[in-house]
Amino acid sequence: MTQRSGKPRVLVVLAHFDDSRNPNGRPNFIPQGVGHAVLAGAFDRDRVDVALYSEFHSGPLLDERTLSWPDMLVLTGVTSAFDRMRQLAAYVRTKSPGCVVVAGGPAVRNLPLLSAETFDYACHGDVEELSEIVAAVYGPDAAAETMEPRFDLLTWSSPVNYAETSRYCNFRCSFCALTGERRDYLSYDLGVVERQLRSYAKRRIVLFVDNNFYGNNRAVFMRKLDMLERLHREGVLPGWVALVTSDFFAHQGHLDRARRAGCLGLFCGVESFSPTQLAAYNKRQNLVAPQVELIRSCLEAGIVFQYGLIFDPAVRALRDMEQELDFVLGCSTIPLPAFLSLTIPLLGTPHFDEAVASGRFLPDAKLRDMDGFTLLTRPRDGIEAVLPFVRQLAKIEGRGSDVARHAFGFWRRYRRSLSARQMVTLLMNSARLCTPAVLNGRRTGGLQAEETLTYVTTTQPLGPLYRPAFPVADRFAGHFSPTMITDADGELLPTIAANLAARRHPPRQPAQVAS
Ligand code: B12
Ligand code: SF4
Repeated sequence: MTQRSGKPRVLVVLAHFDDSRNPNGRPNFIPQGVGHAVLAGAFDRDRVDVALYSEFHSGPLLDERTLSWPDMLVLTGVTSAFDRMRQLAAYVRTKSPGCVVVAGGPAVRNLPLLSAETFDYACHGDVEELSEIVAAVYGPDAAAETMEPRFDLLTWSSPVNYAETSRYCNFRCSFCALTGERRDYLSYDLGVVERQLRSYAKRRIVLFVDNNFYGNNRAVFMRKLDMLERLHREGVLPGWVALVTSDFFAHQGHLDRARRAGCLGLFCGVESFSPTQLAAYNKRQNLVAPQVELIRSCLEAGIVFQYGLIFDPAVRALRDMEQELDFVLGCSTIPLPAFLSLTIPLLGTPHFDEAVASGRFLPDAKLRDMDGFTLLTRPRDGIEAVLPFVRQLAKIEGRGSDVARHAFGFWRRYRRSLSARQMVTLLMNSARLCTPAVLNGRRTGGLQAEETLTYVTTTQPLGPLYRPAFPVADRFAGHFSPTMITDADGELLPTIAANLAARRHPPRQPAQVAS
């Protein structure tokens, strides 16, 4: 037992590096990550004091009092946040000696050896694995009998309620982190989902953060819609938004059924309008029907359609990518994308393996730069030529009149099928592409000279978080060095190769790190 007095104190942190080095977090961004709230459900409410912190929402956690507080630190975050998890581990071990550090998520799963060296418990399982650790560290009574998300502990109030009805995905797109993780799609028990939807203190629109809300079993999906329709009629569920895969749209009638069940919007991974590129991504589910038609039918059914586009300059010609952007800006049948990003060679994915095999990785590539905005691979048309396009993904420059023309055409076309609120949501998205600083906290100017972003991993500055905010013990100095993917020649580093090779057999026992 590591508690100092009274109840054990547990801090659950969603670790995050902002790609634009914005130090203030993005409180207005939707969706927020909810992993920390879900993990907090592992602890018994009466026997353990639990606090949550999201660096994505609130900015980097640097407050020394908060870092001195916990007996246990639990960390989650996307792949690029791994170094941030190491930094936070160094801070709490300095400020709260003896604090147990538990970490999980995609980076930990892909870097089992590095993670075992760094954290006391490096988790490769799902959130439920935390219950076993709680029981092992504090005894079985400290673990909750049933694990339910602790949204009540969020330090912020959200305009939407979050929920999940499934885990993972039945598709295997070449760039997706889930393909690298090779886990099976799993639907939750509908009774559990219903209980969660009824439990919210405030009736708000629910955002289902499932990777694939539709799933691989149509009968189960129809039962889910029945349940949502019932809750919608009862007034428990004012409306909902979910992430679906393109095969959802293949069935006539799904849109009307979803609308009746209270669906207000759907997000779908369009990724590209180029059939060749979709085939290269192994995203064949997007080839079953013309994508523009599918989007039109969704909007005409009164459901907002949102999507992202991803670009891979390593294999696509610059002209081709520019034409795709021109097409989207000129086509008022479809909304503008909710986000534009590079195709990331995320650790462990087929896309990563291809980049290694074809020697595409740039020299000195860093894990921290797997953020969708920094070039990690050699562009086919050369870095200098492609850079203006890459910068544009963060903020579309000089296309204000195209965006305004698009917005007007879109409004005219769909003003009868979409409500005023739905229309505003979509038009705000368009504005976000041009003015990200104002609308979602992305930092676009005013950086100090040393922090000027190059958008190329070899030269991209690490940013201020890689300098300890307060002195840490010498043995933790290494926690502030970046995790490198390639060497100065662009070759994969043996440490990364060894970690990826060890994924199937991660170290069984947690390494006990001296603190
Ligand atoms: C909200 C969200 C965001 C938020 C917050 C992300 C965050 N830090 O949580 C924001 C907007 C920041 C975001 C950004 C991006 N995201 Co995102 N996002 C999501 C989303 C919709 C929900 C995340 C969530 O809260 N899930 C619920 C929690 C409970 O599950 P989980 O985090 O998946 O964790 C599971 C396991 O990893 C494990 N686990 C995780 N942590 C821990 C800790 C412990 C101790 C244990 C035991 C287990 C454990 O348990 C869970 C399963 O039970 C997911 C899709 C999804 N449904 O997960 C995508 C997802 C995480 N995002 C993804 C992507 C690709 C991105 C972007 C790269 C997009 C882009 N191209 O720009 C950027 C990354 C930007 C950057 N700086 O790196 C990928 C994976 C990313 C990755 N591995 O790096 C996902 C899975 C979507 C997908 N299918 O492609 N995203
Ligand atoms: S459909 Fe989406 S979640 Fe599923 S593998 Fe493809 S990108 Fe990943």
